[in-house]
Amino acid sequence: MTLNYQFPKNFWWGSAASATQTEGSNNGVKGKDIWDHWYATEPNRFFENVGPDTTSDFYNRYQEDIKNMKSIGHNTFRMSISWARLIPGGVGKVNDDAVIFYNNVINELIANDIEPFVNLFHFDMPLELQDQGGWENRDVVEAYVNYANEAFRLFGDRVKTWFTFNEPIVPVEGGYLYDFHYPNVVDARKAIQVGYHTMIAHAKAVQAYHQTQDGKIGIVLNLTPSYPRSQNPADLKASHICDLFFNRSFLDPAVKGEYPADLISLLEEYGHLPHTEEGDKELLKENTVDLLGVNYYQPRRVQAKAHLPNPYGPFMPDWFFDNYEMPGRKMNPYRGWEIYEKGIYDIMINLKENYGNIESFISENGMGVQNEERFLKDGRIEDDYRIEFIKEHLKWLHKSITEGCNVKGYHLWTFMDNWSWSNAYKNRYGFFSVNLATQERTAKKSASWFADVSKQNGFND
Ligand code: BGP
Repeated sequence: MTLNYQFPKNFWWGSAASATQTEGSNNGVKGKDIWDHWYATEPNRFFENVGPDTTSDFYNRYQEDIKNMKSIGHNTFRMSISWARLIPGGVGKVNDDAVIFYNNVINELIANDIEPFVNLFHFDMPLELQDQGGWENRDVVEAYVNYANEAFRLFGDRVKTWFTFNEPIVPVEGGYLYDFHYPNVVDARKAIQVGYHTMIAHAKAVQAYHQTQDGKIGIVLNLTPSYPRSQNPADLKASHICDLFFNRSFLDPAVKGEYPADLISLLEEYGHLPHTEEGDKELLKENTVDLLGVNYYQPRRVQAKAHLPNPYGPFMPDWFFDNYEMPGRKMNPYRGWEIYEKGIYDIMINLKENYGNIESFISENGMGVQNEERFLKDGRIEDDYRIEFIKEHLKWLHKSITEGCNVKGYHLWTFMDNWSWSNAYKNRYGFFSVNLATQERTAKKSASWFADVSKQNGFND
């Protein structure tokens, strides 16, 4: 029997999570990272004052969680390694306790026929390195490459799919432009340098991996297609610049090995090119990714600025465009983000047409819901809205595959409700809900729906 939406053989069905959001910072031996520090110094910046020490306790309950993953048909799962756990302080001796923990998790996944995808950096800079300037400081690049090499050496015999960074633009936006991550700096010059050093670190890790290992290595980018308000030249230009800053500043160097010429000339025009070193260009060019993870939540809608650019105030990407609230756009009423399912198709077509049809997969997509307990019925969360959300996105993903896009899988954000940076437990995304008092996990309705989809490798509609 063929289904209406039948996915290719060996399609990756799974979900993603990160170390800081699930392990529990007080569990086991772990150095401090910026989240521990920020929470200790400014707890009121976190939703309901809840910090990274209150998590779903994956550190102690990974066996049960992996069993649950298997029960809903996962064949792949993306986790991250905490740098500050593997190498407390960021440089120096590897922590044996962490090696045991990550070995156990990786082995448990494999024993359950779930292929581990491992990401190295998910917003969690070790505090000692942030104190030395974090990604502002080029020396941190070497520390990161050392960490990456240790991870490859320790786990590379079993882990064959690696990622260098998750959403590298987020620490740039949050930490250096819009004040929603530590170190809460607002300075575009520093932001650009931080983004640049991140990509140098990325390329060096790719290089090191290819020199020593035999699997694949990529990067996970949050791509937010930029749609202009109208086809008039000013709106088109605004949308193009927004795309340069928020998508192509990472996508182009990662996949094509070079920054877009338009971005370079714009930064040059405004005197904001980053400091570079000899050999950087070649490094980027020679070390492009094997595959790309795409996180897609929402699009950007953009219009021209009334006065362009604003000559007062310091340089910011926002000089060049305004956000546009398109009338009638579909919204997630429980989180506040726009839902535009076709965006997933537009991203994949763009990768096919302009990025050599690079192997890719949806590494995060999901629907955050506030106060999700309101949908509790007979002990289970009836999240039909999430089923609808996933299904509509999968339809567009399927269409892109039928048109030749090189898409290998779909991962939901996230496996079970988890702590999320300064939003803490505000928005719930999981297939499983978690009672934080008892740590009891309960499958939501979407979990059983997804189990059917992954077991049949598709669905009817
Ligand atoms: C992505 C991150 C995840 C997660 C998710 C949901 O950008 O990669 O780590 O945080 O967003 O975010 P939120 O809880 O803020 O809705």
